[in-house]
Amino acid sequence: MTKKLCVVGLGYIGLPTAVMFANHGLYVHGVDVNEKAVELIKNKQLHIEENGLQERLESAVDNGHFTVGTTAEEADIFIIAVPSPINEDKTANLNYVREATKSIVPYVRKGNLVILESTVPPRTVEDVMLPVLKETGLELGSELFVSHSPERVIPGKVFEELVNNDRIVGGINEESSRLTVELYKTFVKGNIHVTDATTAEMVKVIENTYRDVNIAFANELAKISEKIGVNAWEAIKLANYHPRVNIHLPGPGVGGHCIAVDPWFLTELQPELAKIISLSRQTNDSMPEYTALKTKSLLDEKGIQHGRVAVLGLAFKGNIDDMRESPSTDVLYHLGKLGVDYTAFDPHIKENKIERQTQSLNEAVAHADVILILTDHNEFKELLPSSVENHMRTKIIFDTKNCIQRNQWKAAGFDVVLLGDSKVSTL
Ligand code: SAJ
Repeated sequence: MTKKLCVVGLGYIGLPTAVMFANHGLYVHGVDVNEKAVELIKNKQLHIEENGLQERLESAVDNGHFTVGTTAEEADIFIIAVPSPINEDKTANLNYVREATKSIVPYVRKGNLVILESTVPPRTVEDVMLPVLKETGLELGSELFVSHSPERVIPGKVFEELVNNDRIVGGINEESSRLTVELYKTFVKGNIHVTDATTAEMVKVIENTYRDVNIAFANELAKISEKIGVNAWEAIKLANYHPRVNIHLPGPGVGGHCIAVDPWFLTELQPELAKIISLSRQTNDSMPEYTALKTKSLLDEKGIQHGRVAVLGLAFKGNIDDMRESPSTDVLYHLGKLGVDYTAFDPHIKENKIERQTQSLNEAVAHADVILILTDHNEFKELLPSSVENHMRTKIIFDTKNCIQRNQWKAAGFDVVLLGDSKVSTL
């Protein structure tokens, strides 16, 4: 009997997941509170960008396996893939998860399975979802099955990673895990590792927390290197030749809605114990101001009054168009606070989302004293000095991603400054 799936939350994770199952024989009903998104999807149009999503959406709708609406429907299996952001005070905001769980209660029947895919603090299934699902009157673990299976795909490679990544499945009991493994075997070729729900929640959070702590270590090395006559990038590269060393890279800060978010779930749970985790978040969040101060000091060193900075890169990482939680926004804030004049440019952000942003590189570098590289887009890796030098007033380039061809810029008469390199340390 063909299974029916109800996917609640049609964003970066939910929509690709829904169409993937629909194109693998299941009947899928997608639900989202965003009526505009629902209308677009009904008409086989997209409200998010992802390689390969358009054609997969079209085939899912055309083969009659995918419907969408703003309310849930009865199904065999429910997947919840809604946002789990943090509040201003860095506490977890689980309202979306709670409301999505409540929204399916009227449609849940005996024998159903509910899977949470959202990245959440450990114990969310136990302490937030189960109390709501008890309202179905069904016996949890025998009449209603519940599990967590976190998504770890990377934007831009979602469909490839949905199939090939290993998956973690954590049920509230063994039968819940078994039923969940059975579902994902529909298309997952990676290994499926089974554990309990709380451990599965913990696994996803520590994957991202590991990266955040590692990046904070790299950022700390960058600051130390500037003081002791070392190029941190060179030192890290050489250290990583050790078979058991994998130090990440420095940068102007950590962006995105994952690495910069998930560690806070642990510091909230156990603030007294999550010391390295908390300090790492503070270190990474100190990098935008550090970058702005260093930029200002480059101007001061040259005695440049009322200097102008061409800020290149607004996306939170290279070659994507996502500005969510981007460190660049914080760098601009601190430059403004320091009274530094700037113009921002990012070829991947195709509409002006902030003031003093331009769609023209020439306009950004016009009369500029410093080019500040914040994101390692390919366009900046390939940027030639000749394309900008005649527009600039002073020839300084400050690269926070170690992505430009340094010798080319030096040969063109630029002062080349690299975050984490003492050669021209100024702080
Ligand atoms: N960054 C550094 N130095 C580094 C690596 C990254 O400063 O060495 C910065 C980036 O510039 C960016 C931020 O960190 O601003 C995050 O970039 P990322 O590529 O590490 O993370 P995401 O958010 O794009 O994706 C991560 C991935 N998780 C892991 O690598 C463990 C992805 O697999 C997850 O699916 C995603 O989080 C998620 O959804 O949780």
